Amino acid sequence: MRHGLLNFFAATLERSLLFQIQVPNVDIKARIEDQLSSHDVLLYMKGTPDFPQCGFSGQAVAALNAIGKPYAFVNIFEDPEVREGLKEYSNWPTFPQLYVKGELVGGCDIMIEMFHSGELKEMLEAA
Ligand SMILES: N[C@@H](CCC(=O)N[C@@H](CS)C(=O)NCC(=O)O)C(=O)O
Repeated sequence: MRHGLLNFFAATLERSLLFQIQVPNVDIKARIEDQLSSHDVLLYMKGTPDFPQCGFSGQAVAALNAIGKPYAFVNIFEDPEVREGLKEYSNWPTFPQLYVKGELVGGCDIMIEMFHSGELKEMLEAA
């Protein structure tokens, strides 16, 4: 009997742990997908375009502003769940991250390279 009760508690504990671990992950993936499907050009960055809080995000913003196509942004400092969730979602460990039509373009280095080659402008204008 005692054994049965222990099993019952163990199973309940296991279910509640699974619940705690899985629900936020499902939720954060859905939230990221919702953000990506709502904005053709979306920059995940540290700080805001007016006040970037990291040099890499500042460079990304400078490239986008020079092109002039409107873009949306998410300040990952305001959303720690997105900060960690996006790394897993995109398999990309750093910020900034630029997405065009839901697809990851890359971080600061790739953006700057594409800016200089004219590819970034072309991609944004087509979006
Ligand atoms: N070479 C990277 C530089 C970006 C980078 O190293 N970002 C770091 C420091 S700002 C980062 O996001 N680390 C993960 C974190 O802070 O969560 C790029 O091209 O974007």
